Amino acid sequence: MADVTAPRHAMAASAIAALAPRSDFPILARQVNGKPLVFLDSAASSQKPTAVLEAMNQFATTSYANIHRGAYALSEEATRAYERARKSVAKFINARSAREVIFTRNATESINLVARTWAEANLKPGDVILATEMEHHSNIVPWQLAAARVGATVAYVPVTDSGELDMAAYERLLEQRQPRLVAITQMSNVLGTLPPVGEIVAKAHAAGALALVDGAQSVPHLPVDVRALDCDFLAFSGHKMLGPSGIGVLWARAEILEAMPPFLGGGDMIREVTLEGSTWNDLPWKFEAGTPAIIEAIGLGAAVAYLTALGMERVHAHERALTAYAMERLAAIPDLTLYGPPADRRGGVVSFTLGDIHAHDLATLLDGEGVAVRAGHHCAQPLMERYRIPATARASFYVYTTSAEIDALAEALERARAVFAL
Ligand code: C6P
Repeated sequence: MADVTAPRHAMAASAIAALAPRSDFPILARQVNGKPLVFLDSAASSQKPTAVLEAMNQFATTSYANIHRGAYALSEEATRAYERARKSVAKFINARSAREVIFTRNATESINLVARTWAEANLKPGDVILATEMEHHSNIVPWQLAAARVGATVAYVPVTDSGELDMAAYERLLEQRQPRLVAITQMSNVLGTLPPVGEIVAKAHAAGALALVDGAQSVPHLPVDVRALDCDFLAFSGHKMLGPSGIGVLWARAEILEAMPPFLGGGDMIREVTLEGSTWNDLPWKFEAGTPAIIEAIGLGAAVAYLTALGMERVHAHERALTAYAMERLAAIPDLTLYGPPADRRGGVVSFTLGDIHAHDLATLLDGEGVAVRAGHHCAQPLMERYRIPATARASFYVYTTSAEIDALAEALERARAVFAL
């Protein structure tokens, strides 16, 4: 087991230290199975710094009340804090206005919101939604459901053997199928691929389609600017970006949101209700029915402040260095197969298989050494099918990851080879 505070491998001569102070993440100091925790599963859900936990605790301890309802000081204070968090998120993604930021439960709910409202109101039988083979199920299944409801179809841009989007095929599909919507991830959660989303959006628009970007893996790790991207919808989750679970974001252009019917009905999303019918609240509240995740929104606001202080360019550069190191280190292990593009064209996830060891067995063995990686199909079964593999193991990195942790992974994998007699 590697000492995660000191590099032990020759290739880590210039060790990569954590970008954020590891002491901000007390959980990283714990032991698992009697070994120091090496947490390499941030793509599934990140750890949270004390600044986020304390912001939530402080708010709950001193300022909590339901929002938008009470004409008393505490409720007004809570409302201001909640709306401040929305403004922070809007600034973080360079939205024109906080009116364009809808709080949801997670990226999955954000995409479903678009599929239930925009898609059902705008698509007709025979229309096409274009996704890709590298999408997470959250950016496939809502479209399949919407397509079934309106009589549309879902087509998919293929992925190349090296794990990149086949851009020639994309252009052909745009021309031949004339999709109404292009739904694309900004970063594959399995391959780490960073498709050229700006170009994809521009081509979608030129072909008359709207573009939805799944930012679940990109917003936590790269600078994302919705105006520069020029997309129409962006979905992401708080829990992958140092914030709590239970809060996510749908950003969309105000004029599109204005024209969309509401998603869920209930309190707060209405202007007036009579027994005959109802009218809708202004943006963004039209899409936020019922009491929202108030404390979690405060946590997301604190997470955004923490990431902003670190600087998203630096976050990306840190993960790029770790990914290059991890790919070099893992490629040197006999019988190990890496999936996806080279390190300079991907974000901080590395998927691999080791000989014929099933990924779940491998992850269990690594867990015995304190190393937490995800194993399985990563909610991307069509991608597994594309590469004809049942599953991969996946290591993913974040602001607190060090190269010594990657050494710990590599050393544990070497021991796994011996255990499985490879
Ligand atoms: N991927 C992973 O381990 P939710 O669950 O709604 O917060 O995020 C869904 C989602 C959507 N798109 C992409 C690209 C994703 O990676 C995810 C979540 C996790 O890869 C959990 S399956």
